[in-house]
Parts: sequence; structure tokens; C-alpha cells
Amino acid sequence: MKRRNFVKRATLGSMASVIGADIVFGSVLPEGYKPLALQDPDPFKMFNKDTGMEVLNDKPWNIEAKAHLLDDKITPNKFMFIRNNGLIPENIDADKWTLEFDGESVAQKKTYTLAELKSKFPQYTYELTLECGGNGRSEFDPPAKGNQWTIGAVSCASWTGIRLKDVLEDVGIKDDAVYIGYHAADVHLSRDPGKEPISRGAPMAKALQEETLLAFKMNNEDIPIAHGYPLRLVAGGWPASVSGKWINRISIRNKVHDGTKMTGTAYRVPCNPVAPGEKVKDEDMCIIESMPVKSLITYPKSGAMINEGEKLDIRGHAWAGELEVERMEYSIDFGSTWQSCPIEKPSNRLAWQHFSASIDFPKKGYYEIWARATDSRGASQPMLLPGWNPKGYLNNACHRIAIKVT
Ligand SMILES: Nc1nc2c(c(=O)[nH]1)N[C@H]1C(S)=C(S)[C@@H](COP(=O)(O)O)O[C@H]1N2
Ligand SMILES: [Mo]
Repeated sequence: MKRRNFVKRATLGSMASVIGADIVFGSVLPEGYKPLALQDPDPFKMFNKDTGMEVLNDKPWNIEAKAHLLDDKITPNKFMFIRNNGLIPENIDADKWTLEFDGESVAQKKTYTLAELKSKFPQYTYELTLECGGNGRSEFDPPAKGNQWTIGAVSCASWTGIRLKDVLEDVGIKDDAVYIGYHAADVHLSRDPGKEPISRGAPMAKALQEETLLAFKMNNEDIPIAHGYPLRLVAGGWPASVSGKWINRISIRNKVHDGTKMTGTAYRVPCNPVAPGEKVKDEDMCIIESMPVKSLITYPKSGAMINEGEKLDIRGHAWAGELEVERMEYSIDFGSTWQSCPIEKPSNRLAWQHFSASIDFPKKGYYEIWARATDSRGASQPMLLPGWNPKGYLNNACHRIAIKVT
């Protein structure tokens, strides 16, 4: 029998430093064997995600859906994108979780336990659309740095929690309050406890909206860890970065919150349109608020084939930030002509809306179906790309799928 070879000492040393502990029986570790602590985790199992999801980054975890995976009216966890700026908190103890209110404009600092929040305030459930401000970034030219989201960084789950406005009323806020900013338990990539991965927020008007929740349930179950267990802010219709996960403190500010990723170019676009590639000064960048009108064809999957003479049934969702989608159209001739199709009312404000159509094709060949939504103020989606911006936000171009009629 062949003798076992053991791992070299230098390798052992470097493995131990990554693991953060001595490998006590390292001298008999078979060569070529990777200790479990160093094996790549399977993100699909770890987060209960469908294996059709696309991992864009593993440090931190960023995972997106594909259009055809978002076919459900209410997005289940397995198809929900994950966008993390830092490391997911470890050893979360919901029984010991607290939420503190502080800031210049708090009447008096106050801390609630999670149990108090759940018992003291009435609970509400809303379907809320959460889209990452950078969804669609991959199409911009010149390209923007950051996760190269295609179209899958959007979801609409059912969220249950209490209204932030009810809690703010109980806390007491001063007249000069203009903004809230969240603080959370996730860890900066550098592991420096003095740094926050992200700390964003919203103006008081958004904080006080009925649908702005401090949520503890998603789709009727505890929020999955990756999505903010045990407590997250959910502010539908705004860039999802406003919806802080794992929150443990909210600052009531007498100025625009200046936490991590509130300033500079983060989650901001030029206040006025600029040419592609143009340099924009920080002071000419404006904070993204309500997201623009957009839609997705979730059935069929791009590349579908049908027989000549058959009708094709399509369906999908459309949303418009703070507004409602009023009109839905599709084109099979690259946007030359458009046909309207029915769009359902939202289940509640800030929930995405569903559309469907049954399409006839004139003859055999290759087609594309383009979908275009129009909001209640008359704004529609651009056919190919909206205005370029340095960080590649707000790409609400028409979604397009390929079809072959044979
Ligand atoms: N604490 C914390 N909250 C966060 C983030 C984060 O990294 N840390 N990412 C934000 C961003 S940029 C987005 S798009 C959404 C993503 O929510 P999801 O991962 O539940 O889909 O969470 C937001 N809330
Ligand atoms: Mo985001």
C-alpha cells in the first residue's frame, strides 16, 4: 500500500492563519485534503437559493435572479436576489435583539427589545418591490464599477412588521427632524468594528409613510438570515439600499443622513443629464429617491420556440417606484409599433403589478418581444438605455426576450 503523504509545514501554517486557529493534528493531515473550514461553501444550499441564480460575488455575497425565475407574483426566498455590502452578521440572537433610537432630532434616546416592538405596535403586511439601484448596471458603456447586475436584482415579497411611523411617534421626534439613518449589525469587509458597510436612510416623509415597515417576517416566515433577520427596514419603491437589513439603531437626523454610502457618488446620479463618460463633481450628484418605471417579461424564458400559427402567451411584472404603472405595451418589431396589454392593479401601494398578453406572429422567423411600462405621470421606459451615469444606476431599459417561430 502507498504511504500517506502529509501536508508540508509551511502550508499548514498558512492554513492555520486563514482558519484563525492551530490545526492541532495538522502533522497527520493527508496531502491534498482541504480542511472543511477552508472548503468553498455552497451558496445555493447556504442561502436556500435556486441553483439557477447567478453568483456575482462571494466576498461579499451578491447573487441575482434571472427574468424567468421571477415569474411568481410574490417572490419566494429561493429566487430573491442578495445584495450585501459587508459580511452577514454571525450568531444572531433574536431574543437579545434591540433597536435603539438616537440622533440630533430624537426627543429622548430610546431602546426597544424586538419582543417589545412585536407586542406594542400593530402589525401590517404589504407586498413591496425592492430593486437595487444598480440593477441593470452591466449594460452601461463606458462600464461602471461594482456588481455587474443584469436584470435580476429586483424582488417583490410579502413583508410583515410594524410601521416605522408608529414607533417614531412613540419615540418622539423634534420639529427639526429631516432624515432617518439606519445602523446595522453586518461587518465591514475589513472587519474593522469602527467601520460600517452601509448606513443609509430616507427623508422623514418616506420614513412616515404607511408602507414603510420595520419587518420581522418575509412571506409569512422569519426573514431569512441573508435578507436581514431578525429585523429590517423595508421602504418599497426606493433603491433597496434604503431597506437596511439586520438593523439595531435608527438615528433621527436634523440634516441629510451622512452615513456610509450616503455621500459622494454612492446611490447618486447626476442632477442634470451628462454625456457618457463625463466626470461629474460630487456636488452635482443627487440622491436617488423613487425608482423609475420598469418591467420584466417573466414568461416565457428568452429563447423560447413556438410553431407557426400558434399564439404565444407572455406574462410579467411592472413597477414604478412611488407611482403606479398605468399602461403596459409590447412590441414584436424592435419598438416600431406597440400593442397595449392589460396590467393589473397592485395588491397594495408599492407592490409590483402583473401583465399578460397573447401574441400572434405574422410568419416563421426570429422575433424579439420588448416590454414597455408607463407610469401614472406619463413617463415610459427607454427602449435601449437611459442616460449614462458614473455609477451605473437606474437602468430601466425595456426588457427584451428572443423568440423563434418555426
Ligand atoms: N445592513 C445592510 N443592509 C442592506 C445592505 C447591506 O449590505 N447591509 N444592502 C442594501 C442594498 S444595496 C440592497 S440592494 C438591499 C438588498 O436586499 P436583499 O439582499 O434582501 O435582496 O439591501 C440593502 N440593505
Ligand atoms: Mo443595492
